[in-house]
Amino acid sequence: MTRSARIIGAPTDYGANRRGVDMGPSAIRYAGLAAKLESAGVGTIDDGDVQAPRAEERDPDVVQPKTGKTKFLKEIEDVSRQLATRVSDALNNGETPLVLGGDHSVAIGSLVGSAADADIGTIWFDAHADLNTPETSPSGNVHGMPLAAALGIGEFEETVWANAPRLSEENVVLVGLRSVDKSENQLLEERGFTAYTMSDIDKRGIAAVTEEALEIAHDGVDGVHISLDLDWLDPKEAPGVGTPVRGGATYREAHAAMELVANHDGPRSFELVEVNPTLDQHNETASLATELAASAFGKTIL
Ligand code: HAR
Ligand code: MN
Ligand code: MN
Ligand code: MN
Repeated sequence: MTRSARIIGAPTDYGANRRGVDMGPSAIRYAGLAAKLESAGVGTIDDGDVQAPRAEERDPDVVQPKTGKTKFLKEIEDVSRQLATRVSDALNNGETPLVLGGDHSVAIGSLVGSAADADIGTIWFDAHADLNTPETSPSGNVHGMPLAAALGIGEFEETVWANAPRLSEENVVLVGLRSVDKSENQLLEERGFTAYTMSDIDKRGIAAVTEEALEIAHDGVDGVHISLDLDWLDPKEAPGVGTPVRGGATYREAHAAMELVANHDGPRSFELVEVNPTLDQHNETASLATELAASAFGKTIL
């Protein structure tokens, strides 16, 4: 049976300091996402974008009891609910949701939707761990919190809309870490996640690390959500991101990882986040994002 991708845009920058990631969905579509998937034998349906009012029209500092420093939490809740519904509808239709961010806070909606009717794991390809909570966040930016939110860590335990009911931490694998806050590091040590740093990739190679990550994420679950933060890649390959960190994955490593994802059942759901066209050069980061999606959905050369 041929795979069908449902493209869902989430044009938000509520979760990030730097304006511009809200243009990610347009830039990724313009870079030829649908055509690249079609040429890889993947059917596409474009579901348009969820509704996300411009940040300027909103008050970022809504103070909510117990939520500490958290910007635009109400807006992020609204987007997450819309996105979760679209993602689970696509799955119920037999399609693979392909979410276009937007900042990484959109992953809350993707994970909640993907875990609505199934046990899932996730692989988080990212320079960052995204495990902050409102209490521990140094910035108040929710794009540094989506994994903690979906797992119901800290104050997120009571945040019903953010909890992905059937995502267990034993099936959460982070790949490519190189910028981790102290409190996140503590969680990584205490909890059941598996984390691979860039240094693990240096030592063991991308194929061994990704294969192990896939085994762990898939163990005992129905499918795996792949979250691809473009800042996982080295800024030389992917300059159009808001929080670049040197020493990331190369072009070839990223493709190799996505090809292994395709070969291991493919993604249950997939997302491309943190593309910032205002910081990009000739849309190359968006273009790279489309190529990586095609690889993850099974594109082969021969
Ligand atoms: N850990 C920092 C924070 O919480 C930085 C998060 C950086 N952003 C991302 N996430 N792009 O992957 O603010
Ligand atoms: Mn991230
Ligand atoms: Mn990141
Ligand atoms: Mn397996």
